[in-house]
Amino acid sequence: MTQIKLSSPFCPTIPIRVGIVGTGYAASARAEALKTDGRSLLVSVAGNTLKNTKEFCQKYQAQLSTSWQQLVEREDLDLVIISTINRDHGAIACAAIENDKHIIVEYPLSLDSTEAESLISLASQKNRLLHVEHIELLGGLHNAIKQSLPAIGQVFYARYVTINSKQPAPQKWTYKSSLFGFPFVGALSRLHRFTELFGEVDTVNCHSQFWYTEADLYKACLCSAQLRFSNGVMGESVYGKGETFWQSENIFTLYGEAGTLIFTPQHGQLLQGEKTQIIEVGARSGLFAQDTKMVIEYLLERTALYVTPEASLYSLKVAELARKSAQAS
Ligand code: NAP
Ligand code: BLA
Repeated sequence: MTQIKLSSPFCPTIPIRVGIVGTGYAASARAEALKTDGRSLLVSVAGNTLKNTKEFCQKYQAQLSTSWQQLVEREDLDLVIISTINRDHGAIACAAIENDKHIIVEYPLSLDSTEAESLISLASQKNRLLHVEHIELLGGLHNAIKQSLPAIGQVFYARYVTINSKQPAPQKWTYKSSLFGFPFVGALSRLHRFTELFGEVDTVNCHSQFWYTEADLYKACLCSAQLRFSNGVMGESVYGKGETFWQSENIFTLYGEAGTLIFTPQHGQLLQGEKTQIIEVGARSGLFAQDTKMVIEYLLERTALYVTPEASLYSLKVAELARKSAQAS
């Protein structure tokens, strides 16, 4: 493909040349999005197992990089998308920025908030984009909650429960503490939804339980965190997954002085006295495509993004406090 020179020093050529680290669900959604947008070109991919990486490269006509270290050093890339296991996000992000790449990283930016903070400074020093994806903010549930919130007046209590029953539990990275991180860190969107809605957190309490089958591999986990926000709201988040659960649950309930909102991924209800009003909830698909498009437009035209790395870092700090609280109890 021929490259067109642009006047922008931030991203000087079009199409934007992209490398992806990872070959799973998120990486595939990214590759699909890049393929359908003429302003971007997937050049190279680094994966984990050779078989999956070869298949991925063949499917998307990308060059195989034998490691993420090799990928980030390539001179023919403008943007690196980090869509692999959480443990490696920080190290890959650091190496990519050091090599003058813009980056998209799937949440969490790092398993360690101190490292996350220094990556944000590094990107700013280097004048590179560091975008931490938070697709939950683009989804139907979050947007329906935001739109309906004024209807219930002063919110005083919000509870979000996601329990994912898995029979049997998969023996994959999402059930390994060293690769996924503490559950509220790996599944950062749960707490990020709260900090996006209610702002600053004053106190965090958390309990957790893991059903280990071997060192570093569990068949189920359960975490429950209570948050007190500076604006007075009490928040509670419950995250569970695996074999010890016999039913899945996904419910976000918000209690306000003028009404209650109850959301499932399918629809919401506004309860006020005798009245119940049904609220539509939009799709949970197409979000990686939307995120990718917004980044392409940001790089080319500096249009606004929907989330800042600082906001992601803040929720990461809250998740870390949850981990410390759980470990102390
Ligand atoms: P996935 O489908 O399980 O893919 C995981 C990727 O990591 C694969 O390329 C896999 O390669 C590789 N991998 C697995 N074990 C590894 C190991 N021990 N060392 C190095 N690489 C390993 O996961 P995913 O859902 O795409 O998630 C990727 C990232 O996106 C995560 O950070 C996740 O938090 C984030 N995210 C995902 C979603 C979503 O909807 N899925 C939403 C928001 C954020 P092999 O298959 O070759 O082992
Ligand atoms: C989040 N989904 C995630 C994450 C992982 C998965 C690892 C990040 C960690 C977390 O927040 O829990 C993995 N999700 C899966 C897998 C399936 C799944 C393996 O649904 C198997 C079906 N993600 C998908 C699919 C959709 C999806 C098919 O893989 C929906 C069409 C959406 N996953 C989705 C969204 C999030 C997410 C929107 C953000 C979390 C949130 O909404 O809070």
